[in-house]
Amino acid sequence: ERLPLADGAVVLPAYACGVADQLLAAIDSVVAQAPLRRMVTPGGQTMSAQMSNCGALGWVTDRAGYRYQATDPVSGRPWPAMPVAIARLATQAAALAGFADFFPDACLINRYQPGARMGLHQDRDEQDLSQPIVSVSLGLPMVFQFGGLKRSERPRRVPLNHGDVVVWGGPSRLRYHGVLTLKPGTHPATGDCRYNLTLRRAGR
Ligand code: MD3
Ligand code: FE
Repeated sequence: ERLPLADGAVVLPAYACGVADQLLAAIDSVVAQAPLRRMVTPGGQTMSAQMSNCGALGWVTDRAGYRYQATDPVSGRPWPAMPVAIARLATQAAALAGFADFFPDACLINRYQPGARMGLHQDRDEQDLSQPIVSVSLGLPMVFQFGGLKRSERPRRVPLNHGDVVVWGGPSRLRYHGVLTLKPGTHPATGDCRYNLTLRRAGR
């Protein structure tokens, strides 16, 4: 099933359910090497979601700014390789949404516990904005905010559940988006949290 949200934005409901256990095992192996941590924004706020990365590049933020870098600032080592199960799912989902030959080099892992959220923002730290972004939701359900190209545009609320995959590209690539505060609950796959994998082509 393919649900168009807007031009260039497509929801693939439950698309990742069949491989969710593989994805969660892959996440466990990544975070064993590059532990989840709360990063600090350039403005000095500690983010409420915990983050880690895998792939050639990882997204980081600190007082110096937002950027992609090849090494984990905590360990100084390269980020763990991107597990094949994650990369393959992203390439396949992007193709279904009309974006052929999407080969992500960065996978940001976001872990939300109850009370965590992400405010409205744009993703614009990547070099080639013609490349889409693929996001995979695992575990507890949450409400995604899907805005316009201006922050002032009131966002739509889109509920996302375990296994849902969303592809954002074309005219939707620079839309403002965010995540409402996660409500407490328990999910058989993840327990008390939600994971989001955000797959991007960050470099060239
Ligand atoms: C819409 N993460 O890490 S993924 C992020 O659920 C981020 O963790 C959220 O936003 C999360 O930057 C949302 C969905 C997403 C990602 C990129 C987008 C939606 C997007 C880019 C443009 C429009
Ligand atoms: Fe984002």
